[in-house]
Amino acid sequence: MKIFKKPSWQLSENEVTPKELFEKRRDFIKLGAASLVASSALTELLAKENIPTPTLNYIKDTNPDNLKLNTFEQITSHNNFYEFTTNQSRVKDLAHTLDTDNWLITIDGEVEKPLEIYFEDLVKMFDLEERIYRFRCVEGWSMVVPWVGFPLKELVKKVKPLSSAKYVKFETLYDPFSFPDQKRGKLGVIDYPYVEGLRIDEAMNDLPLLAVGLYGDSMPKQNGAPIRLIVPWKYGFKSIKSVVKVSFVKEEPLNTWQKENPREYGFYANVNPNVDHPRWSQKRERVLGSFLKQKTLMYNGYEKEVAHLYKGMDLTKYI
Ligand SMILES: Nc1nc2c(c(=O)[nH]1)N[C@H]1C(S)=C(S)[C@@H](COP(=O)(O)O)O[C@H]1N2
Ligand SMILES: [Mo]
Repeated sequence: MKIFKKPSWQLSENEVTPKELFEKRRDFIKLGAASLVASSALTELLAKENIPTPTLNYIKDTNPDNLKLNTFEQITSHNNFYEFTTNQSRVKDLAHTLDTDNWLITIDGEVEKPLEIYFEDLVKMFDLEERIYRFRCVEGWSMVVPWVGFPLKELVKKVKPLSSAKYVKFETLYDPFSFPDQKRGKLGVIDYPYVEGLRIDEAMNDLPLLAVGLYGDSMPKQNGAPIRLIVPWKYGFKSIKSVVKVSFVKEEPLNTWQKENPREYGFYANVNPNVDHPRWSQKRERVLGSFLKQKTLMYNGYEKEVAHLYKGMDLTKYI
């Protein structure tokens, strides 16, 4: 049996976290040709860890709050995507049926410049940036994700909303060939298409992102390929996946979870540890991969950026 000593850069899988690998890989890319040999070995290691090769061009987030990223594996293997299944660990195994070819996005309603455009062409209109955000599901789990996308407000500006546009409504693809639960028709778990909405001033805030990827690569299907909304100060269900339609409307849209269960869910869904869900406390959350729970932050830690939007509103009423 041949025994050889490992070179120092060749750490074993359990000696290094996926985030460290990700950063190491960046360093290798920066080093360039001189590190080709080492880098191919690292690529192999990355493949084993299922970490994607970064393919998107984007401005990096400096991560000023030093948020600890969840791993690619965690982010892509625990998903809520009812169009496939309510089983959170099974979504990743079913998501391959989502057909993202020729993805057409319609932007209409109360705007000067409505738009019907393929996903590829829409993305070319914007500079991509990374946004490392906390993400808090209403069910009490959370994660930190390095999304890549463009600010929703940049899209809003492009289509020039009329003064009559008070809300923005989003819709997920309706395609029973892509989504098994839509194929079940009336027996599906919820009514489709999935719908979400924001007030126009919420949509114009700096934080909401139209995300087209994560960890530097295009959006995994289970996370809402090819393009999804991310609203980091609201419960996860506002962050609608696989968006095909954005409509500027006069009235508050009836979002999916309010429609399904108005006693438990409203339009706003702002993360708020002081207002319990009718069936459980919202004071704490479990970060994917950790054993202990941590405190949930007001507006999920984005109070400084968004609290002004809700001044004077009774937060126990506008849930
Ligand atoms: N179309 C659609 N969008 C959706 C959902 C869904 O079932 N269908 N689930 C929501 C919920 S409840 C959460 S917590 C997040 C989960 O996103 P993730 O799977 O990327 O973690 O997606 C949201 N967007
Ligand atoms: Mo959720």
